[in-house]
Amino acid sequence: MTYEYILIEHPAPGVALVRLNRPKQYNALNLRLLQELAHAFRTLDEDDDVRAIVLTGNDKAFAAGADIKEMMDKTAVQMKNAPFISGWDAVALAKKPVIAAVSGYALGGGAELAWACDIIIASETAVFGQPEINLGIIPGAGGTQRLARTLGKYLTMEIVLNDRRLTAAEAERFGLVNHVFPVDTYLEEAIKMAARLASRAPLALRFGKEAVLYAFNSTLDAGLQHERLLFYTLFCTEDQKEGMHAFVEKRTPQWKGT
Ligand code: DAK
Repeated sequence: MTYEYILIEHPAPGVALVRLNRPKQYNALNLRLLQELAHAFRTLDEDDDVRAIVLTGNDKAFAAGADIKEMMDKTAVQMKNAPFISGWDAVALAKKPVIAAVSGYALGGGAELAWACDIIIASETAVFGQPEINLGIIPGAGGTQRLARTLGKYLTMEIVLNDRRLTAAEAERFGLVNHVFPVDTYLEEAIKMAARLASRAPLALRFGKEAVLYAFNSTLDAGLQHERLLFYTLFCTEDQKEGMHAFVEKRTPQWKGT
């Protein structure tokens, strides 16, 4: 697939950088862009040379939401049948760690792309919001569910029902953002963090991510069982032996992902 609205770079060993690239429309997510995003994420997730992914926009906008002009006259059936949701799903379903590097507007479906990632690095200018209520709709790509699980009921209600926007500093204070950096360095910091992730044991990374995400879909008992199973399974891997022997031998482990 050739990409018109996204760019892929490899800024560090094991790191893929996916840039949303519709700058004149604040990276509004049209169907073509969402399909490209889905294709890119599925491809990168299967590529053994990629161990961590950074998703970003530009300094002014991560993404201002789904493309309103494209959606406005669609029927419910057209919305359901077109593969819009594949873009958000592919990000959320990636098995490798995904960092959102967010600057400027992250609104509506744009914010939901960030919520689908595993770690969020923001610039000081980032603004997060779910303004769908102004259009007579509600968030449809996970916003109500992921925000409620992170922020709780009351703040989420204000964001979803009354278009409360969060600054980067507020988002960090509420636990929605991992770190905030100046606009000049947020992307570099996100890439640095991704490079650090990419240097780690791939199977442990994958199982660690799976275990944390399981917490959002299960009871504590089921989650604890699942975590334990993944933990024991890692003792079948060469990387577990390598990691523990390297510690005892006081050397740097060489991960194989096996
Ligand atoms: N869609 C289309 N075009 C957009 C856009 C958007 N979301 N956001 C900005 N643009 C375009 C503007 O129309 C304008 O284009 P021209 O008029 O120059 O052709 C250009 O970008 C610059 O925008 P402004 O002139 O408005 O610039 P300002 O600096 O004054 O304002 C803004 C920037 C980002 C605050 C403003 O543009 C804005 O409020 N944008 C809309 C934000 C919004 O309402 N977002 C939510 C969209 S609804 C789904 C699940 C989820 C969704 C869809 C489907 N399924 C399950 C299938 C998600 C829905 C949404 O995200």
